[in-house]
Amino acid sequence: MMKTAKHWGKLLPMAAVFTGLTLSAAGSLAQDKTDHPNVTPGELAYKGAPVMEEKVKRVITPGAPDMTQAEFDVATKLYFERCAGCHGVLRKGATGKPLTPDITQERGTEFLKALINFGSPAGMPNWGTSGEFTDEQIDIMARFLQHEPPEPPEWGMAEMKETWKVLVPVEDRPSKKQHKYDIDNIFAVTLRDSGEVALIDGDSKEIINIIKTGYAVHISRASHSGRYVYTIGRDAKVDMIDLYMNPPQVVATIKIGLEARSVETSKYKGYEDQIAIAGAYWPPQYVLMDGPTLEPKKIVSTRGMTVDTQEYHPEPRVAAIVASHEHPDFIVNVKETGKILLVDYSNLDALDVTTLDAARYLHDGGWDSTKRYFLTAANQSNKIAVVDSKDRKVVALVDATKIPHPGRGANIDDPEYGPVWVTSALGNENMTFIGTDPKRHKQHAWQVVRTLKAQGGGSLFVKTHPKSKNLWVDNTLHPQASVSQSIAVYDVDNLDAGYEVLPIAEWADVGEGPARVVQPEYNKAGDEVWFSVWNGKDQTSAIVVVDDKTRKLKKVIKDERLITPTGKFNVYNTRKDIY
Ligand code: DHE
Repeated sequence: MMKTAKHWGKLLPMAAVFTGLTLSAAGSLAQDKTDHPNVTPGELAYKGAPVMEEKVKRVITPGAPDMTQAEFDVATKLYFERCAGCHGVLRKGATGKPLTPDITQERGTEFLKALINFGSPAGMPNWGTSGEFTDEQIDIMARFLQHEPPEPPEWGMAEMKETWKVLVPVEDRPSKKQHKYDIDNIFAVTLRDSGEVALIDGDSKEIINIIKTGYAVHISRASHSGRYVYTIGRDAKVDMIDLYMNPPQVVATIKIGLEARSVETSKYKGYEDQIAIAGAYWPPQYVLMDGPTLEPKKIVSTRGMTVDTQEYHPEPRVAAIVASHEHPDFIVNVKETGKILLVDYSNLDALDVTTLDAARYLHDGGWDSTKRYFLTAANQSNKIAVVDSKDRKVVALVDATKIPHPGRGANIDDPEYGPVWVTSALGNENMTFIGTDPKRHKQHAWQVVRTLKAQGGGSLFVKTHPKSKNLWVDNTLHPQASVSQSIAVYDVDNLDAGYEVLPIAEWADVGEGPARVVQPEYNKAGDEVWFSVWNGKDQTSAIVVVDDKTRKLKKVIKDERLITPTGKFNVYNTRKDIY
């Protein structure tokens, strides 16, 4: 029998590994390559890459072709940059096919080289013919894939404690706010490629300050009181910002893994601001923390069996997390197993986790208008799972069309069908309307009551506000610039009339670059909508504020510090779950 050698590979510096994900890359892909049959360049960039900055474990596998350490390092880096977003870090398969050595060795080097070079109609990009990978890189990758996947390290309590810092102890924090700003109308804006968050005053549109955070913060969530904003970086760093301080600043920080996307805080009566949770992509786990200090209390792995085939999955990533208003529960989406966890945080020493069967691959979602039902996309199953947070069960799995992607979704009062929740889609132009009122509109509850056509596919987010009659939908990843740079808006009272298109990027006048328009977000009063005009790192980006009533431009916020703005989170709407 051949010997299996294991040792640690080289450190993979974050900046180097991350290049595949930048918008300028997505922008240039959009310009250069339109020949891939099933995946738009925007979508491809969106799949992203892990930002592993730690050592990976190299395994030389019997039966696999030889590789030097240098080749192995190159391949590991390329794999994390370009492949892991679809195939998974451990190559067990997610939206892409599994690539474990039992499969890849059977296919052999020449087959794999051809696949990487030309791609496949099933969605595998043509990395070679598109000019993305050189012949040498393709050869290295084809050999690399026949070895066991190198495994990034685990991240347990010791590692968390080592990175946990309380920068301002609770007793040294102010007891009331120290500045003139209305905390509830502050926007936490992700500055994706600079590893920062901008706090912008919604009233004056002035940048209050820019805060160093984890890398490429994915979302910000306000605590129940609104005093704290929690951010989560792709590098799994949680930063907790105290909005009472002048200027607001980070008071506690912790790294909960190597890769993450979600963070949330307790909202149930009696537990307000007390417990925080963050979910990781790697290692596949979530951690419950003390709300005011981020002290890690309990780490729970999500490894386990998949909902459908009931096979073991070693890498089920934690996607969206929301805090229940009905029970002391966090609702946790586990992507690859397709299961939704109700994590009861009332007793951390005897943690009670209820596991609900949904569908693969769970991603994002949001509340219906009553905040009883959580609707969430299982995006490769093309379904919306509906969780009744009060009775703690799944009440429906609603069929949607290709790759529903709601963000948190949008709640409107449909003139014909009553309260509905709306999602747009990545994979086609459909806006799907689902009835959400089982009491007064029973016949429509959890049914698709209406499907409208948006400008096209590549949509990421929809948004409205209870005080508004507008329903906004972006097309951030659409390959056509005129679509990705504009926004469509429907009149809720006259949905059949179609949409109006507003040229948001043109209004921003940012000069050259992809200038993709992303994520509508309302202000506290619900009379303004904010859009990010997301350009490359070295290009000008902006935030465009539109008057909701007139749909006219109100303000362009441009500042050289606003580098790659993406998500924007208004404190009031985020803490109250208004959308
Ligand atoms: Fe997101 C939400 C994961 C790419 C901007 N994104 C989410 C959530 C998850 C997720 C799990 C829900 C968090 C929650 O509610 O707790 N996003 C992922 C990915 O895995 C993916 C596809 C690839 C990656 O490597 O990250 C990805 N996301 C992107 C982007 O490229 C976007 C457009 C720009 C960026 O900043 O990275 C992006 N994601 C967002 C935003 C939200 C989000 C703005 C929150 C929307 C909201 O209104 O709630």
